[in-house]
Amino acid sequence: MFYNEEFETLPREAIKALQVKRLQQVLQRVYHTVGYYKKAFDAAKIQPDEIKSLADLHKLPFTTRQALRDNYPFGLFAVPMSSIVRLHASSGTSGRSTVFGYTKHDVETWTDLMARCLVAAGLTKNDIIHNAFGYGLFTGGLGLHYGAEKIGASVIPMSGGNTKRQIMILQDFGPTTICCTPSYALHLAEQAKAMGIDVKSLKLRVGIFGAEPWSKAMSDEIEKIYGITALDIFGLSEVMGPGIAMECLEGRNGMHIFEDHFIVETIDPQTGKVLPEGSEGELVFTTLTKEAFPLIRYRSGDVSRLITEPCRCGRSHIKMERVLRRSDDMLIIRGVNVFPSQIEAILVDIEGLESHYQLIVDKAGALDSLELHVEVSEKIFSESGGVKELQNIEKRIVKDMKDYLGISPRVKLVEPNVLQRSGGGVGTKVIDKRRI
Ligand code: DLL
Repeated sequence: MFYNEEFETLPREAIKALQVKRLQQVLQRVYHTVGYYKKAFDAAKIQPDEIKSLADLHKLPFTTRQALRDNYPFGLFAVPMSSIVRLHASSGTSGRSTVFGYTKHDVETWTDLMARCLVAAGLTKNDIIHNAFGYGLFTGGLGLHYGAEKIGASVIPMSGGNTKRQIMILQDFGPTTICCTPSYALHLAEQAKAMGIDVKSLKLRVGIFGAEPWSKAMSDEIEKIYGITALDIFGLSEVMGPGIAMECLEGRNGMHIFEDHFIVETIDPQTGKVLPEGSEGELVFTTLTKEAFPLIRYRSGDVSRLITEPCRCGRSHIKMERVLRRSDDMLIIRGVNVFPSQIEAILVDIEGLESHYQLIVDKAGALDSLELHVEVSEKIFSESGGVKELQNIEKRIVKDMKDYLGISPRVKLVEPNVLQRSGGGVGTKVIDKRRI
């Protein structure tokens, strides 16, 4: 089943021709409307009209998270604010978020791509979709929601949290589909079991899971526990949100990247060199149709591999394997993207702390758990009244982490020089014990 058969099954040559045409248009547009791109292209001594084929793409400079940060909040927008109808945001690398804007047309494009994803999962207007992706600045909730309405399905805008209520609604409303992070799906099943409910007895047929890394083994486990088909959906807010790539029901090996809207390249994260299709490397995306926030050669930080073999579903678009790992130090904790530098930015502002900390990420049941060990200054430890002071610092860290990052760690304050320092690299600051 297709949502837009013509574009989803375009012959490869036609896709490439369309990509070149759209690429040339978007390059002209960003060069003339976004100061950052004009500067970046001029510095690289490349002009938009010199890009004549896809093979020329590598001549253009990469866009990185740093560029997003330097142009915070709206500096990379290619349209005036009066044309923006929606803003989303996700965490940046330091204290500030990264902001994404959408024109009316962008929302329509995104909605169409999400509709493609849902149809690729075998859904129709007869389905009831329980959408437990978070609604709000995060793109998951609204992205899925618009796509679900577009295909005429009935959508339950559940959002995250309220697990017991979710279970009640899953029982009473009888949704055929669930959308959420894979770890939340396992958590829901655990909680349901504790309430004496077997999730196999629900009407669910399909699950659409993403927003965090998960393995084939985890997918098999979800399928077994729920008795459903578990499909992978990929996206990042910078490039659009969910709906950049989707696993189809027929193929079951990787996610189709919608190449009429995005060009994907694989690069060596160390050298930036473009790798042959099929090599493992960092995915780099160029948006072809976005109006408000076009991105040229955006380094996603996600390491995967492209699959070029034709898919039995009939879609001609290239596929990506499951995300294997990150090429940077970004962590995804309960679906929230977190950089160690953001934690540092919070700790630096709190008096009485040393700059050394250790973050221990683990699983508590199906969900991620987080422990933060921070060294406190000698003075606070030795002062009278220090205990009260320590309690205040602990409370402040917990509050600031919740307020700024949306995560709640257990905090342990330790004496100076207790935490391991070997080389001071990030590896010693973050211990990720999760096995996915
Ligand atoms: O997570 C968008 C999304 C929402 C995707 C709902 C799928 C479903 P961000 O918050 O910007 O956007 O986080 C993007 O999450 O760079 C990946 O590292 C990771 N990620 C997203 N989907 C997957 C997936 C949304 N299917 C970052 N598998 C990306 C593994 C994923 N990692």
